[in-house]
Amino acid sequence: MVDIVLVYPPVTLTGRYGEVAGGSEVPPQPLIYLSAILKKAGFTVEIIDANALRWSLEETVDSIIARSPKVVGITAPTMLIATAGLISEKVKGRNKDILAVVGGPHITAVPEETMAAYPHIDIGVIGEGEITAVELMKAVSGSGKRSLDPVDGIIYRHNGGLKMTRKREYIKDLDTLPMPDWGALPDILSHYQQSVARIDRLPAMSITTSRGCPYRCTFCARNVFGNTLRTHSAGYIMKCIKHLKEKYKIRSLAIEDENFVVFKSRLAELCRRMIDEKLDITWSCASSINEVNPEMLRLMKKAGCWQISFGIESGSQRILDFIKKGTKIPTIESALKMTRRAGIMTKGYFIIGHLTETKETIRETIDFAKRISLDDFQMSFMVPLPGTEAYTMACDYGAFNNNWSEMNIWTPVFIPKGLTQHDLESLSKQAFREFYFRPGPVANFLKRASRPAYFRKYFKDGLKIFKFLLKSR
Ligand code: B12
Repeated sequence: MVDIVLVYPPVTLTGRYGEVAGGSEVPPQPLIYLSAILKKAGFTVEIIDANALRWSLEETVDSIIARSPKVVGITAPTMLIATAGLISEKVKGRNKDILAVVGGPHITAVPEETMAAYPHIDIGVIGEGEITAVELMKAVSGSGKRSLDPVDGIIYRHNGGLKMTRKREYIKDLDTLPMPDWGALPDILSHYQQSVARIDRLPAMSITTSRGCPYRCTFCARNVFGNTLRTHSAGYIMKCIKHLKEKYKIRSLAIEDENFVVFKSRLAELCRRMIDEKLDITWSCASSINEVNPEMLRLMKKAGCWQISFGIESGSQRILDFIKKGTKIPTIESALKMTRRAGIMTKGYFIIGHLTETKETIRETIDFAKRISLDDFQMSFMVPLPGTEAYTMACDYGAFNNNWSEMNIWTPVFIPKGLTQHDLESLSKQAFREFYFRPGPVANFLKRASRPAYFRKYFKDGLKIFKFLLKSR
């Protein structure tokens, strides 16, 4: 019997990554943070990462019931909210005393709609969840039911209706959070090896080091952390990396922050400490185009940075302005050039099917992606996610299939006026082909794949991408 079981729902790889799924898993960041703080507060916690364990829904529910927890806590982005609702239903069908709690970006964006759509979810956690989870467990544990009203940041069922408590304040100093509980996950080295597109050396691991982003792109669902910027200190991050190095012998890191480079002073300090302490870890991160400069890039390279991913989104200035990307085409070109000049590889994330997108702007985007200094390319479909500006505007700009379960960025749920689903699917595949079937990207791939230790993984993941590109549709 444990107090709370934290669950990452089962999801197929194609459900998550579409046909280019390279078979990679990332430790569920929310659950390892929650597990750490709940254990520190004295609760017994177990994590079931049904995705990494490749469990079915039935196996997941059986495993929850076997632990007969007080609470089952499920994390869900929009594409998995239906599965979270189903898990709640099946668990409560077998033991009605278990409280079903759901948290994450989806219920944070649309709490009332979600509680209405999934009647077996008892409590929704809105926004940042660590403090809320501890207060909630205290309120529902022990003898005698205590009111949930004092627990900020939740929505719960009350007298046949719904009650929302006060907004949960953000944690001011992230270093007050105990180190994420990687130890609560299934064997890290066998369940969480990332795709070759994201790591440089094996074994590898993912971490997040900050919360919030200053930008206001209209398609971005930043409902949980918003535009409030907070970071772990360089000291806290070094402690985490050393722990991962010692315990799991990791040699490469994928830093998953939305915008790692925006926190300049912390980044500089972290890089210097990595260099001075000869950490010998290579790492990749993501940045906004406007945030890089030659001096910082040189320091990042020296500290082990091998790749920076940029949210470029489109090659059309009109589209960039429409989605409030806050950057200019020439700035993109120079940021990528300076990144490469520093010896760091560049990856560009593009979106096809923006509101007001046309065949001409898609062509502009493909030509732009081939013209700029890019080593790696990813293009996904525009998904008007709940809680975004795009979600409220989508129906005025095209056909919007507002099906939450299909919102996995690999399915065109939104078709701009003047385009068809076939246009989007065939042009996105053409974009991948035109980008990758060139000497540069092919040489890049072969160079990285030629390292004996990684050949098998490159071959396996590469083959999958190659087949996807060759298939006509
Ligand atoms: C890192 C990251 C990833 C990583 C790892 C995700 C992971 N599971 O750990 C990878 C690359 C795998 C990934 C994949 C995808 N991602 Co992503 N990802 C992010 C990113 C940049 C940071 C998320 C993060 O780790 N934050 C740190 C943790 C601690 O915060 P958290 O997850 O929000 O959890 C906190 C609260 O939400 C809450 N909470 C969350 N779950 C629970 C559960 C309980 C019981 C409780 C009490 C509380 C609680 O408490 C936590 C601690 O405060 C966010 C951007 C953002 N602004 O959040 C996008 C984001 C979450 N991703 C998004 C999407 C769409 C996806 C994909 C679906 C894309 C796709 N391929 O189709 C996939 C699959 C989704 C998935 N989660 O598996 C969207 C989700 C929007 C939505 N409404 O669904 C976001 C918000 C990006 C965006 N700006 O639009 N992602």
